[in-house]
Amino acid sequence: MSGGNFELVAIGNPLLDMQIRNGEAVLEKYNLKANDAILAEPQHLSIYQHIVDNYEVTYVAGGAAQNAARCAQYALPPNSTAYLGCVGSDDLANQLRAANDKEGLKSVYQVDSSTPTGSCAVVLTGHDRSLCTNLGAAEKFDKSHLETAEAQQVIKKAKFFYMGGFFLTHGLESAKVLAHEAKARDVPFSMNLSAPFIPQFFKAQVDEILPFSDLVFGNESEAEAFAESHNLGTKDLATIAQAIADFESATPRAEKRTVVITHGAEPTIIAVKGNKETQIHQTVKINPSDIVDTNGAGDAFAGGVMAALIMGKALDQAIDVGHKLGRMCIGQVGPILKFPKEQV
Ligand code: 26A
Repeated sequence: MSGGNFELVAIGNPLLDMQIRNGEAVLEKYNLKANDAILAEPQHLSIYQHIVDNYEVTYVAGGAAQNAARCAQYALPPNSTAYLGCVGSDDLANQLRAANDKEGLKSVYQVDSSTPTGSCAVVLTGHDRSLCTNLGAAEKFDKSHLETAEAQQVIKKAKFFYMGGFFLTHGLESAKVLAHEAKARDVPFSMNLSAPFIPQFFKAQVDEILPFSDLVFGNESEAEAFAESHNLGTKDLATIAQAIADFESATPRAEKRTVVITHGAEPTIIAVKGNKETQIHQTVKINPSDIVDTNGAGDAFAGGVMAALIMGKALDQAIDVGHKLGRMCIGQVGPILKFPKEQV
């Protein structure tokens, strides 16, 4: 398999990121943690206007799964990726389309013209990023969109599916359609835990989709949140990664599940269902002066791993590609990669 035929189909929440630097006062005002991702609650809804009025805002295409798909496309031949999600009928949506077009990611958007496109306040403080999201049209995604000719065209051909865990706040039924399609055709379905609040507050949804998942991405805080909500009684990342790999429901599905847990500059942990021992994969240390911002680094990692797997590389090599793209993303403003393109 080498790419060029919409091998990767991703689904998630298309968001426009509104990024600011030196946001300490904003964290305090809205009671946000320095490194977290949350859904905006009523008390957060003024944050978007607040940062527009008081900070220099950089607008950049976001949405975790959309970032991962764009980054996968970066490493793949043209026309290898497509993305499903719901946007409004506004300028924000056009900006997202333009960013996807620039990278060659096919936007297969549902459009809800009565709701604005979702946005995410990205509050940077040092090397941390805090994400506060108003889903807007993203949560209006309806399963019926998967039946449209445009969606069917890519879904029926896909060789690899990817769901952002964030999508589980509202989209389990649509995700299951893709998971069933993957199982019916024996192609991988992959997911990302996305943020601690997903395994914490959307445990039932995670537990329903995990059995379908052949490849699961997460980071250390998401793994810890999974351990807590599943009463694993441990904070040891290798033990948690193995438990996610071995997770079974009444109807076991993915015969082989690989779990990849990143841990910032620490080695990445890999667990495979049924194996007794986890493996680690060293990262290349990044010089702190080369860090621009960490928004999207985990998405770029996941995109790189999937692109390499689609190109037929072994998991070990794929993780190297993931680390490389994660590093490249950290050197850019926002969840994007170097332009003009570098050979990956
Ligand atoms: C449901 N929530 C909270 C979200 C997100 C999200 N993407 C989908 N759903 N909250 C933040 N993001 C995106 O995560 C990227 C960094 O990994 C941001 O848009 C940001 O680009």
